Amino acid sequence: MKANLVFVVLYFGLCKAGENRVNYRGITNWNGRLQDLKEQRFWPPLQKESRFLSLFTVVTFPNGGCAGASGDNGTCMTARECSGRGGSANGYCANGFGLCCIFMTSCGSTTAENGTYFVNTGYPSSYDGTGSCEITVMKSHPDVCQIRLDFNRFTIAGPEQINNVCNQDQFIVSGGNPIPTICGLNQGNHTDEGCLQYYTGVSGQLRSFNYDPSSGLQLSNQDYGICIRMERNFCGIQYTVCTDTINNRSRAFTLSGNSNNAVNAMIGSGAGPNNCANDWLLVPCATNVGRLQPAQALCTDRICGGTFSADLSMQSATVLSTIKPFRLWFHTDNVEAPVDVGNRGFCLNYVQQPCTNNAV
Ligand SMILES: [Ca+2]
Repeated sequence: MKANLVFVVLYFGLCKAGENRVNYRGITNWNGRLQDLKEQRFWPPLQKESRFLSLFTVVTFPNGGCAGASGDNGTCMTARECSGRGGSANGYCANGFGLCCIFMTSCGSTTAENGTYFVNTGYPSSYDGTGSCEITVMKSHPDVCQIRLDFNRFTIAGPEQINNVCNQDQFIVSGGNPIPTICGLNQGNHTDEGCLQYYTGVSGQLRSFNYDPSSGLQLSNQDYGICIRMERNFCGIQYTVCTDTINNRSRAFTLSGNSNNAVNAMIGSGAGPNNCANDWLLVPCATNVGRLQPAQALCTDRICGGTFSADLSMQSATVLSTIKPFRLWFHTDNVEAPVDVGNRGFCLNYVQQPCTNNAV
């Protein structure tokens, strides 16, 4: 028995700068500036130019993003274009010259529209049954080289609880570079090709797929990059484990070991008991903030265990990396029990560090 609820938005990323424009025939002021229309009609300004007001001119506006009356995101276009492309008009945009066109599709559909919502059969009700629900995404433009999927609502069955493998419900992306199958709770998450998880902003929060401190299990068979865009004038990045308000002892970084007990941080790629040979988060040349010299010259890469630190420690630490671009790599194998039990994956807060900071 599975209760599925999938709600995904697609965004196309252009390789080159480009803008598609549409033409809209209407009545406007002589130079087509949309924002002046009402004033011109009711309060003609006194400039000489207004004498040459023509009755019919062409108004152009870009097919930009817009917020529909329902709160969903859409694309600004003409009524004819919206209905012709299979969308539904949902409020106005471009100062009333355009309609905010929403694209919502379900199982078995094909789309080439930026910002398409993909929902399960019967949405907003959950789907309870056996079957597959598929969408084919076509490039909206030859220059598109990346597709971003945002999981607005995403709750499907989680992994089995012995080896944390997604063997019931699965979310699969095919057709590009290999992307691991995911399952479970992923609301608010997203995927991008190359950097499967991509974050922007000076600070933010990173979570592994299906992370949930109360019940979400770390998924097996994962192998992907997590990128944070380096903001202007920032040269380093610090990571700290998220606050876990559910458990007495934080499970916000539990990658290996039996997380029903306290587990120290493990580091490095060796095969020893305190190394990370199976499941790990790679933080390039990671060091703990505040570590005394001369040890600061040494850094590690893989971090695992049940405590987040760049040293073998039972104490969580703030971990610094200055390798650019800012990219983590998360890897898990296909085995958990009996050594690894109840691991949640990770939730980390990040803060980029300005170049003027001596620490970076
Ligand atoms: Ca494992």
